[in-house]
Amino acid sequence: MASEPPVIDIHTHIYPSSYISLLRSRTTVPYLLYPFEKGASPRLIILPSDDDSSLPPESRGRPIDPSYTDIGVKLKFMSNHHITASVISLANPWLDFLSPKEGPKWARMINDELEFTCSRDQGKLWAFATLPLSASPLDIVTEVDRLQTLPHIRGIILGTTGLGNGLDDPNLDSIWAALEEKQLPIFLHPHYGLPSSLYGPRASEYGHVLPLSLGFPMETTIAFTRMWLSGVFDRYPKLKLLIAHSGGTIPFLAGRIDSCVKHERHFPEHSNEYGEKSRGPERSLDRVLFDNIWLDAVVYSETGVRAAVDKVSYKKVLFGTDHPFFPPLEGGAEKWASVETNFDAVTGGQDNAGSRAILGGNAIELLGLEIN
Ligand code: 5CU
Repeated sequence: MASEPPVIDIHTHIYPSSYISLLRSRTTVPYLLYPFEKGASPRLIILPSDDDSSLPPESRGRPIDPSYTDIGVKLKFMSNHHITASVISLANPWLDFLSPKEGPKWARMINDELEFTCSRDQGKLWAFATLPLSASPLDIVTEVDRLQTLPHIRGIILGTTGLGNGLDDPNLDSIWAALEEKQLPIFLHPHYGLPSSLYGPRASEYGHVLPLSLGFPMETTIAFTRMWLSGVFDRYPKLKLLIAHSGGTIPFLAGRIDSCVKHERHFPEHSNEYGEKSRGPERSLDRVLFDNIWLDAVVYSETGVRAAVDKVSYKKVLFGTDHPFFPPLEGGAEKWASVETNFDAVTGGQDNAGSRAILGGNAIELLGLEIN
């Protein structure tokens, strides 16, 4: 019997034990809240909207159970969903909130823990490392260099705020240069969403729906667009950027972004790579999407996967689950509807070759995974 093609999950998070001890020691966001009720799970308070003291503790944030922290639970989840290998990453908000002095120490500890975890399940687990973004660029580059000694680390996860001023900050240049030189893919992931005033006074009635479904994708779209507009991909043309949630809204809005640039007098006219008159960055948005951008397939619809494929090609879209987020609300179900929706969105809208590539082949190629 022919063996099943590999399924690789590149969007799957964990809070390693070192990070949990850090959250436990804190009382401001991000932190763990312990409700008074006996036996109740601690609550994970990571989004600014989670810290609403007008709500009772058991309604704030979300309950955190072993699926967030225990690699054994993730391995069981993988087996239930026929996932061959996973590329795990620290979940948000990473180390963004630490002092410049504390960041490097925690980054080393967490990256070492990720490496150790992956090394115990050879061929099944790989990881995106985390960077101490509150530290100096020199300290950050030092950690990027050190990652070469951790064989299961195949890229880094990055939030949208960079050193505090966003991803168009020129102070990030030495970090882009180091990541480009090492050919370490960057997994760009949102956390901060949009200003909560946009969600209105009734936002808490809707739980996490507005920040997660709309805030996250817009945050990602803006972060990438700022990188492109500021010429990051002109200066670092070999940078590899894997963008979460199928690029937020990038596939849908790319035409509008491009058209706004072409009609913006602020940008001087120049000849682009095709010898045509253009404005804005040297390398066009389409060229950057085609050369530098990979998108995950965590978009929960065939339409979304097709848009991603249309913009970056089927060879650069990668399956993910977002585990442990979006579990079934009734405990105990072995199969998660969120995962099956993403799986069906790939297989339902792509031919056989496209599905195989998206489900596993593209991750193996981009991240150089050696699968058992
Ligand atoms: O949708 C997601 O990716 C997430 C995530 O990563 N973290 C989170 O807090 N909620 C949803």
